[in-house]
Amino acid sequence: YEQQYLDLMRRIWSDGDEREDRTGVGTRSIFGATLRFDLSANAMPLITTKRVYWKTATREMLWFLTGETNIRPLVRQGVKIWNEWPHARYVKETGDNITLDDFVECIADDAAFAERWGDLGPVYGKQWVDWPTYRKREDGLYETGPGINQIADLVDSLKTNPGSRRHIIEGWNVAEIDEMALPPCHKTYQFHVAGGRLNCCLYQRSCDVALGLPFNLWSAALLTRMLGQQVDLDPGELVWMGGDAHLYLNHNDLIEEQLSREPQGNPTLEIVRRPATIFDYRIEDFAVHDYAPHGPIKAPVAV
Ligand code: THF
Repeated sequence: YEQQYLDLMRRIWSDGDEREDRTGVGTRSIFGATLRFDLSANAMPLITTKRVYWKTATREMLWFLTGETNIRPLVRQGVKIWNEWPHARYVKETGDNITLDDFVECIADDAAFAERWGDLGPVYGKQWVDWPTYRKREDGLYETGPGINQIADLVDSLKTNPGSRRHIIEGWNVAEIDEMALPPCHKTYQFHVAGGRLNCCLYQRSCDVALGLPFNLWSAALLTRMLGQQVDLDPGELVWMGGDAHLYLNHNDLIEEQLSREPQGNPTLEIVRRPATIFDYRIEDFAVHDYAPHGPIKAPVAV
């Protein structure tokens, strides 16, 4: 299964269109790509040609499900993957040239500082469990309504109407894109029930194939497994579709090294407990077996 990932990487590196991107780092990019992974027998699309920190990705998923958009809870668990964006905003808006490490320490130690500077705006968590609504009043003005919990509604629709073609989680709230630190990359998840199995299709508009995609694949499969457990469906297939799939030019060393390695083993995920609802999972509930990856490969994230 992992060959698909490596093939995508190889294809982008050799055929991708080289261009300047939003971050100024430069990428090679192709448009439109599909990967498919069989999740049956608890198999996971966990990349083995470098070590992937699946617990970090899992903590991020659990954080999304709380509806939280402030990085503080992540920081306090040692998860660093969202730190660059609030730091960049802080430096830009205050002119204070504090280092990333010092900034993160302030977020961890000072609740008021975190409140002011740690928020990413209405990103994934907010849209997933509290998508804002509004309605028009008699006088023509609009008032806000109760938020929509897409995740709770999805669990409900999987249970009560499995054959539905509307099992969707959407992150792309057009009206709020401007307020987000970063518009959602993994923007749409659709689920599908067939033969007692739960399938997932993730559409990702923009994909950092070297750093982000191993996380995104793990997370989509994880969410599928959690949902499947909640609604008594076995894991089916994960279909990943990418729009702009790119490699950053400064990931050159990572790419060369990773493409020289052979995949090893077939990791699986065991969920050791059955939590009462989709919102009650904890990091201790997840155990990965048969994961003996090659060593980690460090690379900078483009902000
Ligand atoms: N922006 C860019 N340029 N790339 C991304 O992958 C990305 N994301 C999220 C939002 N914007 C993005 C953030 N997710 C890492 C992993 C995921 C991220 C951001 C960074 C990362 O640095 N991973 C390293 C270290 C992991 C660790 O320290 O725990 C790795 O080696 O995997 C993709 O959705």
